[in-house]
Amino acid sequence: MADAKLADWRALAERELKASPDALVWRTPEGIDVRPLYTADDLDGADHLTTLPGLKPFVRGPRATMYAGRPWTIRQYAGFSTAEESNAFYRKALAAGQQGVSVAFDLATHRGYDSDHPRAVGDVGKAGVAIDSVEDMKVLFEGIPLKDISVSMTMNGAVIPILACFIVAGEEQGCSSSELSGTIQNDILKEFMVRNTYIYPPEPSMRIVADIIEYTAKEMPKFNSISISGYHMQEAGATLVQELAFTLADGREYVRAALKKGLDVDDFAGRLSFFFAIGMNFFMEAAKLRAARLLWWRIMEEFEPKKPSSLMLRTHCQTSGVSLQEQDPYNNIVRTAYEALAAVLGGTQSLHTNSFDEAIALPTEFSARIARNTQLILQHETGVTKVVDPLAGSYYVESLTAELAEKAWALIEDIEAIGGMTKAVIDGLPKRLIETAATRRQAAIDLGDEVIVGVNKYRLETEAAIDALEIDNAAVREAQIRRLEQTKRQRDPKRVDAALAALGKTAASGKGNILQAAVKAVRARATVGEISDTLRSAFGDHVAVPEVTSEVYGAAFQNEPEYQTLTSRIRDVSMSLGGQPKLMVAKLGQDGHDRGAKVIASAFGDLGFDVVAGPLFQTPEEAASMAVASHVHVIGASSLAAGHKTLLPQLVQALKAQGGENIIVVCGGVVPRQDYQFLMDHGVAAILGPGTHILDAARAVIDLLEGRRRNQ
Ligand code: MLC
Ligand code: 5AD
Repeated sequence: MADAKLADWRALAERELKASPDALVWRTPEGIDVRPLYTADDLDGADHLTTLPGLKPFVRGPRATMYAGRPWTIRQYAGFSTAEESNAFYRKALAAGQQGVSVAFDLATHRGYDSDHPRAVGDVGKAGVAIDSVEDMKVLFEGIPLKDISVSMTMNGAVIPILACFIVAGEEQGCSSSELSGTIQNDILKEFMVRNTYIYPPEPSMRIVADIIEYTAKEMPKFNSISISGYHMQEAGATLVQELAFTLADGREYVRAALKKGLDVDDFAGRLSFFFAIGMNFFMEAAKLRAARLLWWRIMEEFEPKKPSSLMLRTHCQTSGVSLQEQDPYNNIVRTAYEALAAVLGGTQSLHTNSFDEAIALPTEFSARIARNTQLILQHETGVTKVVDPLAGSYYVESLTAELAEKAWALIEDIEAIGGMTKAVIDGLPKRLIETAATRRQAAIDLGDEVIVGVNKYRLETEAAIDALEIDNAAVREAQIRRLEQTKRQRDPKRVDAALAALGKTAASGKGNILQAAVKAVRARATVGEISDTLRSAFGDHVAVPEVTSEVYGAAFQNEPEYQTLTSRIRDVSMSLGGQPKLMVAKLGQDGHDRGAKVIASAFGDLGFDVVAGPLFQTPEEAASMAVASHVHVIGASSLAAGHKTLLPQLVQALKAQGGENIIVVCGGVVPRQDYQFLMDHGVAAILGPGTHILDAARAVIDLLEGRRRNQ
């Protein structure tokens, strides 16, 4: 663009604004300065512009015809309660237009516990379906022909027994391993960073990943061995640059682990797949997928594969859970639709659209239908499938694609300098960066710099209640235990013991393939818990030490009068208590969603609380004894996996039993309003649901502390 013309535009813009157009620059959390105008000049750095879809470097899509040839797969993630109930849900969804299955397991299964394990009491069947053995897995897929329907399983911790159960369930349905199609998540590195359903330490966990890649490369040519996931990073608060960089760096690490097993890169690279979140920054999300394909091609070129498919990034996307709100929840339908469109314009291969009741509970049949129809309408009514990569050539989107790629590449190089992602994860750098970004974002929302309609602006006076799915956890657990006992009664114990012993030997010796040994154990009816325990004996448990960031929230708020009033109230409370008010942030049961807990710990620390960050996965008794021993005044339990009605009353009881009855219990997270009274009746002093401003939460806690002082 001629400079003279641009100068004309600037002059005109300045007249319109009565200020410099530079004032309109929007600095995104990625540190990208988005300007109000993009022109052909902004395409200078983008050397991918003349490339075509299906061809290197795949910016414009992994297939030549993309959705014009075949639309993306509508693959809704679901699972709850028992295998029977989830099976019925899948069958109905498939009949109503869903195209692939995606299994959500409960958190007990994720962490390798059978439903009868004492640590699993609050979580069985709650956030997903409970699977204890191949008998459950067979029920899960009854009437769903595994020869024809591709199945994604989101499993990372207990990935060995679950994939083995799937393989054996297929066999017993008459579908050989070579005919099974689908994807196993099998992405452990991001679990250590954000999702937290790990079991073993990083190094043996990496061996498990490599063994699965090896086994599937040999036995399951139609199966994607891994779904390298950035989704959970964005959910935990990562910027899009962090999401891109850490995900691709994880991918590179998995390729190296597989090569170390002696595999040829072309034997497995074509079956590596990816998974990204799609949040509300519409154009940047579409650009992110284009940049991801570009960077993956660049990374894979280094390994010199011969097949083009080894260079190609194929991905699933899910709309963002964290962008959805409890307040005015029908707004979430609109948010999800925009996010879905961004995923599609970015060229995703498969998509999950969230349900509008996300911030309240698992989807009901109604909310799941709307979510599925959001995609069906895109595919059938809007015409978006007719043209490949329709955003190509947009000055803005192309420039964003190049800038995201450049910024992510720099971060990928930083990870390389540390020695790759396994080392970076052990060192904790990515986790720290993500947690800092999460706290910064929360501060931006609480300050109102980032607007969320119906939450920090245009909030309704009164909210109408909506139906929420409720699962009778005790009944599910009983049903699971019955089938578990029956399976154990009917099997040959000698055969089980021998298979588990062989599995243990394979794990401990470092020789042979762990999945292959586990398939034999599953055929003998060894359970998910037994197989996980056998591997636990060989590998040990991973125990994370919680770290809390500081001075991010406080720095953003320090000049706000409201913040200053609170800090001075906390100083007064400290005087009367004879020391800072002490808060323990607790995570109970197998729920590892800790973004909220971390942000609270960080912000309350800045406000002047003495914060004890409880470790993940505590039983209520363990949390109570830690609270009593640490002399805390308040426990803030964060519950995002629906275990609150079981675990919170148990916590209150345990505190009483251990002499901690004066400790105030408050609860935050995903708690449906219809459960508030139940929790209050069971000794919870306050419930701080989704969308609560952190300063309001702090005020509520201080009120409670002052009230308690007055009453004593
Ligand atoms: C596609 N195909 C075409 C085509 N487009 N053929 C001709 N012309 C075209 N235009 C072919 C493909 O090559 C492929 O065949 C087949 O059609 C299917 O297409 P696909 O693109 O491979 O789609 P799909 O099978 O759906 O696989 C998508 C995927 C996969 C590669 C991304 O990994 C996947 O399904 N992932 C889903 C992961 C998931 O659901 N995760 C949920 C996480 S929830 P062929 O023969 O080449 O295979 C979560 C939340 C939590 O994690 O935390 O709990
Ligand atoms: N069923 C349906 N969706 C689920 N999600 C998580 N568990 C389930 C389930 N059992 C979705 C939510 C969540 C994201 C990680 O996946 O949208 O935010």
